[in-house]
Amino acid sequence: MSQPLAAVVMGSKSDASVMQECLDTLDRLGIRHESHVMSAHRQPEKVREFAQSARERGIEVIIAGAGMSAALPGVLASWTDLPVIGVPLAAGELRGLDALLSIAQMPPGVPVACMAVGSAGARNAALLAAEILGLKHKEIRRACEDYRRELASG
Ligand code: RP5
Repeated sequence: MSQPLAAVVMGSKSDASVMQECLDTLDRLGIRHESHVMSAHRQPEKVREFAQSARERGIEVIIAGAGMSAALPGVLASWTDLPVIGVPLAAGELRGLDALLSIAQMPPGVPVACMAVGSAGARNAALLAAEILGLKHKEIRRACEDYRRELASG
């Protein structure tokens, strides 16, 4: 079995149903991926170890979904220079506005690409990951082109 190219990380099991849209889209595009639940505030050491070993394990892009203060994408980005795509999730009283601002407002120097809140963002994270991977992997670029053609015909 070939190594995964994309890693999908979420801050809690409670994020899984929304992040399924991301996993389904990666499947649809034929992108090998792995997925993990790990919390930036409850398991900071696990997050560091994951991020620091990701590149050497063959991962080329990381997608991270989190709600509330949503530190996970930024913390991952602080430990790796792989591209990190953040998905803000509507987990708390502020319905995702908190996560959206947290992920979008990274200070200069450590970028995180911020998607829309919720399932739209989860799907777009997979599509952006595909476009990044498509720069190197021709079959993924072709899958992106097919996806766009289907969008246009629908
Ligand atoms: C974040 O806090 C998670 O990403 C989740 O969206 C939110 C709530 O987590 P749980 O209390 O449901 O584990 O860390």
